[in-house]
Amino acid sequence: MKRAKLNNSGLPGTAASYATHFSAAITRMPAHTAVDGLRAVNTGAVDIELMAEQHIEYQQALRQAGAIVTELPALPAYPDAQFVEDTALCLPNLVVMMRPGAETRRGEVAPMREVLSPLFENIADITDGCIEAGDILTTPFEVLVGLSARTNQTGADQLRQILNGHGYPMRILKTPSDVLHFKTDCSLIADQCILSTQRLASNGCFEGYQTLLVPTGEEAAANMIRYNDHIIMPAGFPKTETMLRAKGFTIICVGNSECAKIDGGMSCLSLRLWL
Ligand code: CIR
Repeated sequence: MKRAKLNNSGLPGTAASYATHFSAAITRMPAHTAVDGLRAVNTGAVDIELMAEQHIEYQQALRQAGAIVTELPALPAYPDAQFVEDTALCLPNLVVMMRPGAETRRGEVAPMREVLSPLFENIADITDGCIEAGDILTTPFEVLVGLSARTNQTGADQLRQILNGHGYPMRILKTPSDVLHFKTDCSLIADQCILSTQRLASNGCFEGYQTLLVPTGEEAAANMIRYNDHIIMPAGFPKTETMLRAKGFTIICVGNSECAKIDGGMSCLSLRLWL
């Protein structure tokens, strides 16, 4: 597998790196127990049928963007298991299995390890502290990790040791308080361009990148995914959508009302890979 080409921007119309371009994706069917998924605030009952429909819409968006999608079966013992992103950090030649800070989610890692280990030459495990990959933003230049209620210094330090051993630089930052994951508030939308909330970007952590701010009132749109030449974003954020379209991005909107009730967004719902 090739490392990123560091000298292109990945803006619309240009070639881009491994941080924005993929060939495959892994998703997991939501279980009926997803109604009991972890949430910071109760914003209403989850409609499980609608969630399943939105999940299919999400997979279609990935396919439209060029992904070969592997759908794993639901894991009813783990209500949050559809948020596969949190279980593993996938890089071109390396996968690192996470150790979720949420104890109810730790059991999601072993089944995902079984799926990923045949696909990667190198597999490593976080064994100390905790870290969830929702707190990890990979850019072509570095891996950014936001400490949060789910990711601590010990877990981040172990990840840094693993990544540095494979030639990936890593920087430790802070997830804003009251925000679940670092990537709840930001997304890499082109190789040198990060979409972010004001509250996250204001600490200067994205210096050196072009930063686009999510319009006020649409902070929940900050979590989206760039997949090849498309951006997959949650439906219902017209100002953000208009801003990105005006910059030349090709957008696919996906309904996310049900996952949002249990604090899940676009990135959490897939692992994106190069196979
Ligand atoms: C949780 O609290 O762990 C889930 N209900 C939501 C996880 C969302 N994952 C993510 O932002 N990467």
